[in-house]
Amino acid sequence: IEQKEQGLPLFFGWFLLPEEEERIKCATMDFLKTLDTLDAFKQHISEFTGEAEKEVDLEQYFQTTAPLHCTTKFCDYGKAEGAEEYAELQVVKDSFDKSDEISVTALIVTPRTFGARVALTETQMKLWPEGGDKTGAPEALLPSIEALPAGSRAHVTLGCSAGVEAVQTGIDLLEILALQKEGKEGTQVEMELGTLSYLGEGRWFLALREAITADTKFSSFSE
Ligand code: 2AM
Repeated sequence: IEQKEQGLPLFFGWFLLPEEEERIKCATMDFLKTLDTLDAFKQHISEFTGEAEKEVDLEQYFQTTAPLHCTTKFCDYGKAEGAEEYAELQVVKDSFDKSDEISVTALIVTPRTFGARVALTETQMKLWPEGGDKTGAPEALLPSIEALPAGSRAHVTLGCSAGVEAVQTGIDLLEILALQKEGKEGTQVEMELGTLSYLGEGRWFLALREAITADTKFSSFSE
């Protein structure tokens, strides 16, 4: 039993190669720098600061988490449901340590998280676990998640505000996608990188004009 437990990691996912990590960090930090200077953002600043007149430096506001990755399966060293079954999948074994390219199609910013939406290819979907969109999500969001295509949650957490756990990024992303599906468009602002939408309650979504791709390696992580 002990060996089995030792064998299961905290999570599996696609890990950005070190040079790619730097490139993505720079590009996304540039976006944050621009975002907090926009009038549209300043109008809703209190959702980040709790006060209307206060300024916020988003680069400081989000603590970056390393290493940058797109989680496929959170195993929690075997404590998470389906962890062992996932690790045993042939596709997981065959893909392990292999290079792959991920495609980032949007960025999200909320008072809790900063993240990059990842569009999974059909091949990458084979590594997306059964029920992977729902894990750790609040009960109230489950019906909306079911209505979204599988893999909608795929993302890279770029940063979290103080006291927030990384798992929140996927939940924030799903919430935004559910609102968009309901037809909520929100205020739109054209930026160099793409179209920025405000979805209320401090939720911002930037649909990238051109996807940002990054080279990764499929692997696992244990602390
Ligand atoms: P993330 O995928 O949103 O970044 C270690 O905590 C990693 O596993 C983080 O990358 C984190 O979030 C992810 N994670 C933590 N708990 C999770 C859960 N219940 N479901 C899915 N992913 C989780």
